[in-house]
Amino acid sequence: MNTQRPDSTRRVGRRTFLTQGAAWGVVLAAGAAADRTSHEVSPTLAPSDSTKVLGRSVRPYGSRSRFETAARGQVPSPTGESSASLTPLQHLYGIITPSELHFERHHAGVPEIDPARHRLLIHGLVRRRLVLTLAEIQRLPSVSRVHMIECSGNSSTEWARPTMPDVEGTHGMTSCSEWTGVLLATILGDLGVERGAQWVVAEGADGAAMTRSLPIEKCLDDVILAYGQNGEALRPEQGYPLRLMVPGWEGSTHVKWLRRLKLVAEPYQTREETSKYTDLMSDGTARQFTFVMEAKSVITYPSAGLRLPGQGVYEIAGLAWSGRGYVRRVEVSTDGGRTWRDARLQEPIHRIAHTRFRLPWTWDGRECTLQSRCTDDTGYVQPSIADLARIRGVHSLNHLNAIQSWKVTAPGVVLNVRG
Ligand SMILES: Nc1nc2c(c(=O)[nH]1)N[C@H]1C(S)=C(S)[C@@H](COP(=O)(O)O)O[C@H]1N2
Ligand SMILES: [Mo]
Repeated sequence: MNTQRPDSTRRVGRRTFLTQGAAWGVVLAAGAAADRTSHEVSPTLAPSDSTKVLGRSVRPYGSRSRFETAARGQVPSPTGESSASLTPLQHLYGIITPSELHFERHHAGVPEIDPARHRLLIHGLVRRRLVLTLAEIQRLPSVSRVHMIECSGNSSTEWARPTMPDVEGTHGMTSCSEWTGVLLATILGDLGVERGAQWVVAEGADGAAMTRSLPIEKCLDDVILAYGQNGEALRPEQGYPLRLMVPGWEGSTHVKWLRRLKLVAEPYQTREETSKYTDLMSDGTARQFTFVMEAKSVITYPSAGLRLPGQGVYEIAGLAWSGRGYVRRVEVSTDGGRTWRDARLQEPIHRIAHTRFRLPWTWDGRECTLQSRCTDDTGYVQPSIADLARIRGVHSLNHLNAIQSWKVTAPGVVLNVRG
């Protein structure tokens, strides 16, 4: 066990190593981790002895084992066209979200776009307007970077009271991929940005023609015109053949199926930046252009909806991220916030990306409340829901980044509770 999981024993003394080794041995003997797996398939589907049967041959495009059934949860919607689905964070390992399980948010469904006919128009306050084909974009110097995307509506059901039965429901609108594409700065630098160009209006080629205005400074910094996701072309759901990746900013700014960028003097005040994606405060005013997704974390195991098979040793694991930079620290409490311990962060830690944290834990079988708290490299500490609500009220909908509490009950059932 220890040799398979070097990261859980690294940098600890020999004594701790031996103690932990012995403790984990109990888990192995009991075979008690069965509850974590996502499948319930009859063993009769597979040969009882795989060494006695010739295995199947190669296939040109892979797929997962038929015993694996983790799937995106659907968010109920009155019209199928304005739809969303959730990443099942409770079933994922590491930091990369498989492309098949990346959460989705579409305002007018997933359009089908022929990459050979797709064009990107860049115009407005630039010295030279430009129409680019995908092939032309792919000839330019490129970058590959690991970044998360979080919808600003992630956790929005949890403002007034805990509602969702699992972590997919409370936090499933965040996903993390390796994105490949061209820095927008590379293209804009070449075209020549005219004085007075303060904003860039980005427009998608879907039925919603989703449109957002972005400050020029961000576009000249780290925004990527992405055509690759986890080593292959973007998935249609993620904006094939071209999307904006706007590191750390709310999901709605990452315009998918991107067809137009216009450099302008003022933001366009589109529907998505006036009626939608604003934050209603308790005095009745609304905050606008709240782009950054602040530091946030959540324990994915154990989390609500799962059941611990009995007292003993477990590894608490979860994800942390910050739209402002690197995750520096994640603390875990197993006593409802009275005491905190530092979790181990999985390396390498990427900027503006899911960061996996882990902490060994012995459950004594009694009721307790688990929480995680993230600090980013600006020094910002993830707030409690009470502290957040004091400033924001509880009618904001968007941008809830508070500490999540999971209650482990004596029978081992885990519940979504208020800490
Ligand atoms: N063209 C277009 N871009 C879009 C959207 C859309 O409906 N149309 N949805 C936005 C929203 S609200 C979010 S949260 C992200 C979701 O990206 P994903 O579906 O790849 O997870 O895409 C954004 N980009
Ligand atoms: Mo979103």
